[in-house]
Amino acid sequence: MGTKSEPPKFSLVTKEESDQFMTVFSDIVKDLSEDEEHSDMPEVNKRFAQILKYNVPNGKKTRGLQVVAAYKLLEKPVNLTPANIRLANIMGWCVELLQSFYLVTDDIVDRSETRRGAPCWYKREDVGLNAINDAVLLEQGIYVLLKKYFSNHHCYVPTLELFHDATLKTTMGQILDTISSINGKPKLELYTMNRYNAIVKYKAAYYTIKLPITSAMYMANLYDTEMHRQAHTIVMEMGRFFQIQDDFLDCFGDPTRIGKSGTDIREGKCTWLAVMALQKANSAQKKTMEEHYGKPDPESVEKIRSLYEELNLTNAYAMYQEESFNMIHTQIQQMSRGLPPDVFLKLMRKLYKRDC
Ligand code: DMA
Ligand code: MG
Ligand code: MG
Ligand code: MG
Repeated sequence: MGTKSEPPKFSLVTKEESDQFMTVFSDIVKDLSEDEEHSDMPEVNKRFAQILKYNVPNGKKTRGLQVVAAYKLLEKPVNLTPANIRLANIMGWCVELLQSFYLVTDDIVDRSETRRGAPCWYKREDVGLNAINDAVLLEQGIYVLLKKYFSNHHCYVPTLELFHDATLKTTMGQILDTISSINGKPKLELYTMNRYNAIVKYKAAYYTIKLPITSAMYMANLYDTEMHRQAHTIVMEMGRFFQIQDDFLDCFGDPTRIGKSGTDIREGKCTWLAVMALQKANSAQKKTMEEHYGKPDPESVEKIRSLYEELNLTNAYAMYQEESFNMIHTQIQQMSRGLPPDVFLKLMRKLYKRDC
């Protein structure tokens, strides 16, 4: 039963395609945890399977499914064979593996409690800080799969470079995200829109939007520099759009929908909400930010949430979302190098007004 406020539902792929994606995941777990080369470590293999099943397949899978959806739009129909579509599914899981690697480590540094409706991996009694090593294993799974399935494909080397570049950029972005605070105390004078833009460009846009689309382009034999330049402008803007939504939902989303309980306020993060609040605040409101932002007690968190409401940030967010959607839409229409607009438009429709 829908209510008026329910966001429009839009799927990147059909139910069958989504089922196929999950079937391929089972094969990937076998590939990684039943590798002959490591058959002398049965306990490690068992744990690898457990790490994969807990951390990889239970999210929305937007990034992974975007690889499949984009590949199908980009590839010549004659090449859209079951074998190639399966390869696109595997590439999609490689992107999801990178995502899971970042989520496992991100939850440690952000001191989060829950992820995808379950305790964060590091929060489990049988895991703790072993999660760091487990995250490295998730990351390395990417390269096992790329070697196994793509080493004879024209896209192998460009794709390796693409994954390495996205990883470098994201890791640097994660550093920029965390050094905004010193010993847990946020340095609010650093919280400008410029800094925010740099954080989200690096920590989110590359691996969330650029990686799925570019890997699909490479698979479809699209290497034209100008085409990639045009795509770059759009994916960076889409990445910012995505992360602003993530920041908004951290504070105002329904935890049962987003599967995580927000930590941005108590961790004193440089979020879109914090930057906007500082821009709009009068001196008393700035003082509230100074006193309560980045403090763990629930009263402080509530004070900040109320301040955001007082400053009409929910409204500002709705306006930003609308304007940014329209701007990105226009940019997509203006591409001239033959990239099908639907590669971007479908993802924009999926993201627009998302509540999880
Ligand atoms: C997202 O940052 C970036 C990465 C690399 C995970 P975040 O901490 O806002 O993500 P989330 O809200 O999912 O914890
Ligand atoms: Mg986080
Ligand atoms: Mg984080
Ligand atoms: Mg977040």
